[in-house]
Amino acid sequence: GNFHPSEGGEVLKRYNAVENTCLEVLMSDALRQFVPQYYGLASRGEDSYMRLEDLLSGQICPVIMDCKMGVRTFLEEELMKARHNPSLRSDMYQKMVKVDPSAPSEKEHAQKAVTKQRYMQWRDNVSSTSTLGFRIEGITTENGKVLRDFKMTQTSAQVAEALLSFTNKQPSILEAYLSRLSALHEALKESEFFRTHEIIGSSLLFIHDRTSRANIWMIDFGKTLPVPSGLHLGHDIPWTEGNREDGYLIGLTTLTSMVTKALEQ
Ligand code: 4IP
Ligand code: MN
Repeated sequence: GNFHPSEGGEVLKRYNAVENTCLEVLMSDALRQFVPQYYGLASRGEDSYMRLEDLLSGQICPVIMDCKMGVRTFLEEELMKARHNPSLRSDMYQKMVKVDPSAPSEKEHAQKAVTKQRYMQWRDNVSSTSTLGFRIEGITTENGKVLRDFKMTQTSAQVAEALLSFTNKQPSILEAYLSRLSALHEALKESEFFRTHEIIGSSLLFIHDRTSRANIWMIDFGKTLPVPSGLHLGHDIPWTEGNREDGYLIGLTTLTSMVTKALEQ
């Protein structure tokens, strides 16, 4: 996998140049308090790892939700690749059929494969990514069970229901999340990193435990790329090919209003 066992409040995540560069920049950005501490590199055998703060350290039976942010989860360069040098993925065809046997076209069924672009776009469209600007990827319940069956969780009613069960409707937890979301919103306004990066495939990790402690972290920067200098992203406008917009703030705004609504129930 992507992680190597570690101790002392750290996790080791497999080295990725794009993510590593982001983490270095983030350590001196306005977003620093929303990102796990980055302690530099380590090697184990042949492999390089990034040393990161263990966000679960000290938590008692933590409950965790991973929300992948943005209105798309693929890079624009995947689109180019799909056009000029389409490589067929049978593993992605299999994943697609497992969720919805009727999703592939006749041609795709015949070749038992789809392009990565096709798969990623389909995932975005059948989940809440395209419409709400984020999707739930997984929830770990307090007994450690990992729920991953959210691929077709698409409508705001479905997402809201998952949010309610994740928080068990506990007002103190919902309030803590709400204040962390609004602090994140403020920090994003100040962040040079946010102005200058297209954030694709990154998640907000929600973690709470028995105590009413609840926190939200930005994680996964393997597809977060600097935009050409002079181009400043709004993060709140629709994506059209070439504008590099990720819709990060569309998702954050939806999430915030859903947590607000959950609190009013
Ligand atoms: C996965 O699909 C995720 O989209 C991964 O994105 C992506 O990795 C995988 O592409 C793709 O198979 P499921 O979540 O439906 O399984 P992320 O890393 O953001 O989770 P990339 O490489 O795009 O980062 P492949 O090409 O790694 O299989
Ligand atoms: Mn992720």
